[in-house]
Amino acid sequence: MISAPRSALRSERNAAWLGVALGVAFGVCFLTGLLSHLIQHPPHWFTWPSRPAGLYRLTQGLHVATGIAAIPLLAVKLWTVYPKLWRWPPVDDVVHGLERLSLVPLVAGSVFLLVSGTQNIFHWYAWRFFFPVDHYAAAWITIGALIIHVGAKATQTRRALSTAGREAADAVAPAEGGLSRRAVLRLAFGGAGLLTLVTLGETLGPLRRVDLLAPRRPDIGPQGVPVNRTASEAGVLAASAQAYRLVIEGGAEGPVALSLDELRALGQHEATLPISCVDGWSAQGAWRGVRVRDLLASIGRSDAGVVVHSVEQGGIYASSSLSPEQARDPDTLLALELNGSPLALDHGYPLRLIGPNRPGVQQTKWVGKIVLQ
Ligand code: HEM
Ligand SMILES: Nc1nc2c(c(=O)[nH]1)N[C@H]1C(S)=C(S)[C@@H](COP(=O)(O)O)O[C@H]1N2
Ligand SMILES: [Mo]
Repeated sequence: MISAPRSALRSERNAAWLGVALGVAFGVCFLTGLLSHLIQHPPHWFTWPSRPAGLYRLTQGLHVATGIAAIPLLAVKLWTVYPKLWRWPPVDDVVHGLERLSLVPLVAGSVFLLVSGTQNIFHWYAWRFFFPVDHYAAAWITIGALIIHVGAKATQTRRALSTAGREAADAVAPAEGGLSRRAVLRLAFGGAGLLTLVTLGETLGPLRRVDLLAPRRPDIGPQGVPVNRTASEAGVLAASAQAYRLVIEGGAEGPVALSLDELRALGQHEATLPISCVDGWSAQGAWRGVRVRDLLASIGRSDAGVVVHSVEQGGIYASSSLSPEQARDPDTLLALELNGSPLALDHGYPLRLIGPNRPGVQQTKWVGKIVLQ
């Protein structure tokens, strides 16, 4: 069925272009989100390498940036196609009915993903659900519905994007004094570009001065690095440097407790590494401390994996794991210093984990114990 050309504002060709852009954006979000999930909850067949050092920074930065750019695209797309919701008769046949039914999870899921994702990066937990679990479930539902939708609209999209489709679309004159079809499209893509410009600076250094809407600026915070959760938010009190001990369990000769001076005596190494938060911001720091591999070698367990425990009690940040490969990376450190001075309490004083290519949640602060596997 060839439908009559619609109004210039609600053009089929615009719907097609916006659909293609949203398909790409949601595809990128799905793959990068899935990767982030695998890194944080690795099944037995999955290991995440410690190199390249900035890969997670790139994939998660892309996830959040693409998701934000999708907001105006989805808004204009829904506005463009919404009169079609009221078509009569509502369905032509059973297959068409099922395809229309799949619009419910598609629209609801898309809106939920963009809204919940945006709320999460602003730490605005307005609803009583655990964000990653519901965002993850919604991603599968939405992508499933999206695949059905793309399949159902493939022919129509191809036609609308062809030369003949462009000629048909341009034959529809805009209402007098109204926006043209191209102006609507420019508004959608211009909005996406503008939103990207004023948020991408949270991870892309050169844009930091125009980082007007993102929750973090990568150069603002103690020691020039932002803080995700402060010590007081985590319920952690300042440790006394004299009394502090790092407990190491799982060594051949039973548990060991090392003072800060004993840790320093193992040799200090400096590495320039980013904190790459799952929220999409990232910030580079010059970290100085003990190589985890030197610590392992000192107790004869060079081949071990490690679980790093914070003194923080409970919650999702209390511990993180290093595979043997990650633990052996020469830049995986238990850091004592950041940018030339001892760690600020909010950055994990007196000792924190920092390693290449790790999600921020796994850069455990206020480390009190490590357990060798
Ligand atoms: C404005 C848009 C979006 C923002 C700001 C956003 C933000 C986020 C954030 C911050 C996380 C990390 C959660 C965590 O580990 O704590 C995440 C995870 C994820 N996102 Fe999004 N997201 C958006 C849109 C989307 C879309 C459109 C999809 C899929 C089509 C998607 C799929 C996923 C998946 C699969 C995960 C992994 C969840 C897990 O670790 O269990 N996101 N997202
Ligand atoms: N113990 C503990 N470690 C933690 C956190 C925390 O809340 N508690 N936050 C994590 C998160 S989500 C990030 S992004 C980084 C941020 O480190 P920063 O606050 O020093 O920038 O620390 C990680 N390590
Ligand atoms: Mo984070």
